[in-house]
Amino acid sequence: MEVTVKQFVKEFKQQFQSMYAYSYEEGSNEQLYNALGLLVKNYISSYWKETREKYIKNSVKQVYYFSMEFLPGRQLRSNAYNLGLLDVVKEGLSELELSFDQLAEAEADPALGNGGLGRLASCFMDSLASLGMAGNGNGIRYQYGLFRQKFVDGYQVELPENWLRYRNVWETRNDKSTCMVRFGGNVWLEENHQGHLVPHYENTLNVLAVPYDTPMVGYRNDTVNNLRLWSAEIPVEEEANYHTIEETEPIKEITQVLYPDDSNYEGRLLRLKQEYFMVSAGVQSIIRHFRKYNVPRKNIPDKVAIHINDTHPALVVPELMRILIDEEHLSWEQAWEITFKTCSYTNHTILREALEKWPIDMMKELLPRIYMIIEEINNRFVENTLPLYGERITWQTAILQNGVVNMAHLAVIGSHSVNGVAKLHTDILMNDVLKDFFELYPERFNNKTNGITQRRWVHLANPELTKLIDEKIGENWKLTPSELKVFKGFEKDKDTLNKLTDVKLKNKKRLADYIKEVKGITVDPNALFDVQIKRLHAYKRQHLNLLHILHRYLEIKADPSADYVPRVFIFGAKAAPSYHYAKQIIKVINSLADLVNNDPDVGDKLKIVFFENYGVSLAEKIIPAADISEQISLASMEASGTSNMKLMANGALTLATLDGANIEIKDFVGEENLFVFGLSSKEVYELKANQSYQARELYESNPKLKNVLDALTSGTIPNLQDEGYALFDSLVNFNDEYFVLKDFASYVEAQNKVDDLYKDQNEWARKSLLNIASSAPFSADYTIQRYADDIWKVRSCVEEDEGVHLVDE
Ligand code: OAK
Repeated sequence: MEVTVKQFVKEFKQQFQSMYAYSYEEGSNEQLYNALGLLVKNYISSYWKETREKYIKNSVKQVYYFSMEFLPGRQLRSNAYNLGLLDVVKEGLSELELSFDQLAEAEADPALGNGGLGRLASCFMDSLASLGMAGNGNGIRYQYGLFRQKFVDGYQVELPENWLRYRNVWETRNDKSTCMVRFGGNVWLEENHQGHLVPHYENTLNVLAVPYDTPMVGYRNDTVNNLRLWSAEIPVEEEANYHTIEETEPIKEITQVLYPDDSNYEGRLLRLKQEYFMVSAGVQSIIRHFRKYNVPRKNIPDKVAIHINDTHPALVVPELMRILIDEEHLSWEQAWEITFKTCSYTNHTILREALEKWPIDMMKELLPRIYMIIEEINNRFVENTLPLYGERITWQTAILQNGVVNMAHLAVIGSHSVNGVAKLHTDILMNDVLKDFFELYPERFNNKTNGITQRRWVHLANPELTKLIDEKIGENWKLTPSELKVFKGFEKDKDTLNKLTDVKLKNKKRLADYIKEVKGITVDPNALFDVQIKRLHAYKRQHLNLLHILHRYLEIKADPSADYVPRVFIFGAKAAPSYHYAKQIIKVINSLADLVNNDPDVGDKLKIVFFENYGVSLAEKIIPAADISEQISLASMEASGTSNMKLMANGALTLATLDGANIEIKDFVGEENLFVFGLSSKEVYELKANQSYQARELYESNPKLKNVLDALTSGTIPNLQDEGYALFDSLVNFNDEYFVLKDFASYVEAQNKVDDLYKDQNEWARKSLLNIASSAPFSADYTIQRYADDIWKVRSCVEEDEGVHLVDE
């Protein structure tokens, strides 16, 4: 968009004055940020309106991405950038002697998700808009986001994340589009005078769903899509029925707080309420659109695609059936045809403990009409499947099993497409986790490897690298990511490699300053920065990283002249509050950090930095400064991973097991340009099947490993209670569920290779460049294009010469 610096300066001053009734010179950082944010939102608003009108006028097919989590990150910089206004804004502010970077820090980072799944949803929103596709997000406006993590004595402590304490300039409360969501009560069916069976309800809890809309700005293509987050309120006409604050609690609590569980299912009633609340409000508002524009209901699948992001929104299936049957008076068969063609589902984990199963009694009581419909879907499924496939498959795949509603089964049965998020993960779904369904419906299964938006994770997070790439290959790669491969041509160019090393060093200096500021630890920017940033989970094996660091420490102590490349081990990870073992790992890493960072024998050879409160904004600071990307999950367990993609795109070399998308990273960049170690997924499956694994044997037969494990319990690490013993026990006495000890030797060997390569800075830079140049296939733009072509059947609504265009991959 076209705005001159002069115009911006004038409008910014006016905006500030109209909001605060004094001059911007007297404003606090928060006030200045608010004024700037609202001004940028004003610039956005006309495109937002025009985009909506264009979709309606052309009656284009729209995608609705239903997700319980979104992690958009701060939006000021990215919105200004995508609008093409960032430079103007920066220049204008500096004329006013204000710093954009400083203002931008005042924005709250909405932590409305746990990790990978929520961040993926937000990368997808960015790509949908940037590709000019009609994509809407549908989720919950949690009043409190994921807890704020603090360390006290090295232990994780959780504090509430009140991200809405100050105003949120990006959202618009949309009172015109509220919906009513019903819970509980009694329901029965009666025939009306047209002969339709219609439900009657009594004693229901009625909750008003109020939408808050946030613009999702496309990259330089005038497209602005909508992210709609729902908030629960008491219906105005029922206010008089509530006499005390306590009586209003059951309603207000529905959207109060995000469940802090990543890949873990907790069958709590409030969570089921949240899921249905979001689903019902979202589906109602879609159908209202059809009523308003009088679209024949049979055309719904041609005009709408509803995507189910993991099973959390799987109630979309019975809710859409309910509305089509009870309110639109379609027959079961008509409604089913529409529902099934409209819905698609992505699975994001194979962890058994993450697969949602709701007790039937709970579902029946909270959602009586929805339960009736689920029961009918199940009965019809069983009726059709039994004669064709027999007892075993039918009962293995049924929705209702042993007193529970199996949500993955509901999602698969109610969707025309089921996908995993990396090739290996999809294979595991087809051959193991959902193998019976693969026999029933092979045509539904497909893979969609995850992706990331380069705009946030490279262009904005790493402006120096972006400038270097622009300088060498021009700017086309920003609109056509595949052009990035042209950068490969510079792998032998000394000037480019030196500049690349300089860029990394600058980023590391910046991070070193930040580490000093927030952690008080001095680190050498020339040391190798080794990064593991992701949720804390045993399968992700932060404790394998820990054992290696401890091993290094013991070696350095034994021989202080040992030839180790100086390293800074950087962690960022939150543990679910109830996940005791994960919290014990955090404590041990923090205590080891205290030991190592203060040992004069160690000096700069080894430093450990565990950042508090890892999230999108912190990731943006860490990733551009990383040399090594730790992707060390037990093969087969990590569905895809996405930090692996972000780190690679910023020139980190990957140290990886052959798990999730690491395999595809290896295939694109070439095995010689990353460090692979550990068991393959096939070997993991075999070891599990033949039950031959004896962790204690490894402990007893490998003296180095024994030394390390013994150090967990010998008092070497200060200030531990029983955490060292807990780790030791899980690894040695309880047979090491995630094969940490089995992979230890090959991990250490790979780490030594990392050191050797780092000594040759030129060769390191060359491999780093090849990683950057091979990262384009992991652009979420391509991922979204594949969802659009294969699953949603939607197309771009912008002219071919506008915005992002994906010529090839
Ligand atoms: C969270 C809650 C329940 C189920 C899955 C998750 C989740 O975040 N899974 C993660 O999704 C990412 C996006 O697809 C993947 O990259 C991660 O591998 C996966 O763990």
